[in-house]
Amino acid sequence: MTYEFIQTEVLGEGPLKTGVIRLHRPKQLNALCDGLMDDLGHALHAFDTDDGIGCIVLTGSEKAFAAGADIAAMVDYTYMQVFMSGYISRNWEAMASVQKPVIGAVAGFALGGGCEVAMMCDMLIAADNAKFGQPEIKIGMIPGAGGTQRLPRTVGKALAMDLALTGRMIGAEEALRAGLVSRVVAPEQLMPEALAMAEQINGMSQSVARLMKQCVNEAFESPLASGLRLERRVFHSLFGTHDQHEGMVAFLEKRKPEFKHR
Ligand code: DAK
Repeated sequence: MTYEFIQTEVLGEGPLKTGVIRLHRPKQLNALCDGLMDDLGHALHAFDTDDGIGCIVLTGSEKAFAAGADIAAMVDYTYMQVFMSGYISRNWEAMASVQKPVIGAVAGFALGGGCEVAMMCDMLIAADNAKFGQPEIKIGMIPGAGGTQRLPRTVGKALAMDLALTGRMIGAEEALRAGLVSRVVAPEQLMPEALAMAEQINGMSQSVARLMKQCVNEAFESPLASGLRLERRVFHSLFGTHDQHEGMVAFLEKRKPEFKHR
């Protein structure tokens, strides 16, 4: 499948591969137009439903992960046009429905909708030139895809307010300290690091990886008591699986487990 605004490839050494999606609208710094979001949604769904794929890596260029939603496309819309058409809502939901782990590999600008798409990934690795921000206030807007909600949940209220109200950007090291990204590497190490992380996860039980992702995401959705109940229920249920028994037996026999993802 070839796309207009993204590039995809399948990489990896093991039985399960990594699906790589690269945002590719270079002249506009990967500004997120409707067509790009359609392409992204399609590719995410294709990799998510492909049994040969373990993890998905989402990345951009060295200069920009994505500089935000396409301002040129939005400039002349009226309230009723965006409201009645559900403007760019439909194709922004795709990331949230992906069951497999999604690793965001961010270099350069991740601003506005670009920062929001990054925050929809399950974890982020940043190149040391990465810049994150929600600069919508500078163009008379607020974030439209979770910036006012995911950012404070991730970095806390003070920094989220600071970024959203001033529109300033933070670099990779500050993003690391704030908990927005989990690793910072040199730009040339960004994809090798993301692919190595994906490869490591691809070697695990994929059913457990999916359940793990659901449980961690539940921490952002529900009160502690119900999150703990879900975790306990999933923990108990895994004793009905092949991979739990195999994983524990392999540990005791000092060998590598052979997971069957069931
Ligand atoms: N949209 C359209 N074009 C953009 C763009 C954007 N967001 N960002 C950059 N470009 C274009 C520039 O216009 C320029 O085009 P030409 O002039 O060459 O034709 C080209 O990319 C290169 O940009 P610059 O010349 O500005 O490059 P610099 O290195 O000087 O500056 C920059 C890079 C990233 C600091 C700067 O381009 C910039 O400030 N860009 C805008 C950042 C921004 O404000 N982003 C937030 C946009 S609002 C929703 C979901 C999400 C959203 C809304 C609704 N729903 C689900 C309902 C999100 C909204 C937003 O993201």
